[in-house]
Amino acid sequence: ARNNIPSPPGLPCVGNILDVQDEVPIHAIERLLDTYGPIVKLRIFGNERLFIGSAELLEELCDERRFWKTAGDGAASLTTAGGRSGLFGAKSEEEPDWQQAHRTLMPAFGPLSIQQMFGEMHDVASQLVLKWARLGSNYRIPVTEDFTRLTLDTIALCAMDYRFNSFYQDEMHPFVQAMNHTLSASSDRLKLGPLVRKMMPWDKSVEKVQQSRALMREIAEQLVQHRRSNPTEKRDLLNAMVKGKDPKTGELMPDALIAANMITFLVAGHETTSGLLSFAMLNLLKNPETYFKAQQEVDKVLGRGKMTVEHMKSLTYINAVLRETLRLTPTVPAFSRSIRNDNPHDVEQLSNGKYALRRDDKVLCLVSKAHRDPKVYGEDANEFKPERMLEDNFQRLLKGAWKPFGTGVRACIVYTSGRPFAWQEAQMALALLLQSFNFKLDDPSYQTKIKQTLTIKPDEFYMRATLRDGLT
Ligand code: MNH
Repeated sequence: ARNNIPSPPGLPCVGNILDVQDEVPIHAIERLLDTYGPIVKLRIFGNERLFIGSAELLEELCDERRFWKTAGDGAASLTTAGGRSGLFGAKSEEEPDWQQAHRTLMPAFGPLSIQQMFGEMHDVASQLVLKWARLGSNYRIPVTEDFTRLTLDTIALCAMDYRFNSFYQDEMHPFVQAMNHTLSASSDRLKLGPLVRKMMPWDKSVEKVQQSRALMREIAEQLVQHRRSNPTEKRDLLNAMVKGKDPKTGELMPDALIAANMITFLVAGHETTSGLLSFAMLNLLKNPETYFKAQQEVDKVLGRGKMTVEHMKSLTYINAVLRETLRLTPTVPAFSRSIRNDNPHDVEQLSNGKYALRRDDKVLCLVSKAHRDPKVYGEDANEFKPERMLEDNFQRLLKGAWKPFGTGVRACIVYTSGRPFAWQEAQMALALLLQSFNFKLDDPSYQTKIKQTLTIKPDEFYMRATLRDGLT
């Protein structure tokens, strides 16, 4: 069955490296899946990698009894500090660091704690409204950049009571610059240009990445020490880690483990949500009937009044807009699965024995492709139709057809049943913006262009905002 997995012919030594060359690496893999079917095997510098792109295979690989997450090296080194692993990059759920942080932090991301963060989330989003209002309709809004300021300031305020104040700065905070640097370096791993440059003796990129990582660690460690010497009663994530005891062992988290997870939250917590908001605005602007419906809902639910956390559950169309956006452009477009350590079978069958996986196989699941599976979504799978994500329709979907937050115990900590940090943030921000402004594309003929680092976001996307009547 192993040989049933198609594989494009490659070159000696480097294998299929040429097959994955694209400014947007996931696009290259999506094309291969179009050509070869729902599963392909590639060999890159001697390593074999499998890729899947159908909802059915994705659902099977999400079976937690047989498979689990395999963390890539990029993610792992991005989220370590002092030799400790942050949640996102932990090699496996067997790692004591992952288990301790997971058990200690889950309650802090619970629905009640998140609702208490609404005020701070609203505070930061109001700063964005003020900025766009003051700059006026002549301002060409760099959408992704301004949403990145929003989500970064939000996670830093909610996680550790720290204000980056990014809206008042052209230059991003040094932490952010260091983070962006390490993120783009880790996504260059498959690109030939940067790869070749790295092999040149005068190239300083490896050292620069190490410096950036060191800077991020240093800032995170300082933040932990600052909290230790200036204790507060605030119920933020930093306090949850500084004061929280592991419910199983009663242990406190050591400083290095706290720092590693602080970095994890800042990295995992801002690009993803800012990409979601950017694509959501873009989808609404490109599909005026959906824009109209979304604005109508906001006007009906909020009117001209101030939003509260109670309003969130009534914004059902906005909710569907966000779900449909993450279907078409999942900001984390892929995740990796393999046979569990504690699975006694060295070979696992897929699709009723049509294909077989071996113990050392790593399967990259192209969520972006499974989300457009015509078997699930029909011939209009590529179109933006929020209606298919209204609650009843959403509940009826095949589970493997919508996986933007990963799966199982290693799924996103802000999504696993009722931990809606990112959702609350995005829903509130989108509603507030539609309540405050009328938007239009800066360039009506803008064609969606994607930029991929660890996540995807629209590139060179600009819009204009005019304050709506009755607002000052
Ligand atoms: Mn998040 C894991 C997507 C927002 C913190 N996140 C994941 C995974 C996906 C993901 C996918 C699993 C990756 C994998 O299997 O390899 N996350 C998202 C998306 C958004 C998002 C699409 C927003 C939209 N994530 C956030 C925010 C935070 C966060 C906000 C922090 C405040 N995510 C995490 C952490 C993990 C994670 C922590 C790792 C969980 C674990 O392994 O235990």
